Amino acid sequence: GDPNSIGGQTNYKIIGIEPGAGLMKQTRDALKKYELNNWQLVEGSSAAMVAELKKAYNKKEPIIVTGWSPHWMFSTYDLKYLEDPNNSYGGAENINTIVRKGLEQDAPGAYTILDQFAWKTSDMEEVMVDVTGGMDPSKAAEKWINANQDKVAEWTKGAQTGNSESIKLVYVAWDTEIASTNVIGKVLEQNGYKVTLSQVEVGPMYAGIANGSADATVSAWLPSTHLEYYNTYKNNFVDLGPNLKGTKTGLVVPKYVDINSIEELK
Ligand code: PBE
Repeated sequence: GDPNSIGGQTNYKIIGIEPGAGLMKQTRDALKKYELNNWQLVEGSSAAMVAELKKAYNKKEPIIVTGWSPHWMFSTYDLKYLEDPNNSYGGAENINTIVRKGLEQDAPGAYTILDQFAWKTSDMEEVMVDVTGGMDPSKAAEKWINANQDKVAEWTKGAQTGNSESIKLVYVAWDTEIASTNVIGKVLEQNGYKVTLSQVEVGPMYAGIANGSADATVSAWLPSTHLEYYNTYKNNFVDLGPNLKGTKTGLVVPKYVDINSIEELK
């Protein structure tokens, strides 16, 4: 290929994240749809992706990563999503709360709080910014809760206080989910539950709720990013609907990279 093309400059590599992430499936589909046969999607982790981005950005080198919003990287760096005319990434979506069958009977107060949990991108970003700055996630969650008692009161409205029942929340180590899980976990704790946060891969997250070994997750990206997991397990969990609206996934580049659409990678 042309060494001066974007492909030549990046060695035809797109920096991905955890192999099981919905975003990776969307990207594999995009490579097919846009016929980007020369390109390689590099598997790794969200942390490694961000490290690569930082390295390239500081040297003003071209780089293409798989990205999503909300994410602190958009406030730290000048970035843009590549246009996606084939709609491989499904447009704006939501993050839903999903709980195991039977939780409503076993821990009605926790169920009510999880059902009423809803916040905005700007709320989540406040927690993410503190965590990225080095604050312990549980401290960042506590700080947000203390500063947002009005919102928390809406989530806990009418909820029975727990009797030290155990609640196991499962999540994946994405920055978004670290923030939300720590916040809702702390709120449940303050309302009488014994909460454990368990970090897993995305497949086991859905499987755990479906088989009842976990109680809830606030990390279900729908309707597109986790469509396959959702369809596989949907008869065996309860979907409590969105806790955050208006997320996005796609291919992301620094603004200094001179392309605007995925089509231009060809
Ligand atoms: N993400 C962040 C996840 C959902 C949350 C976009 C990396 C995924 O791709 O499955």
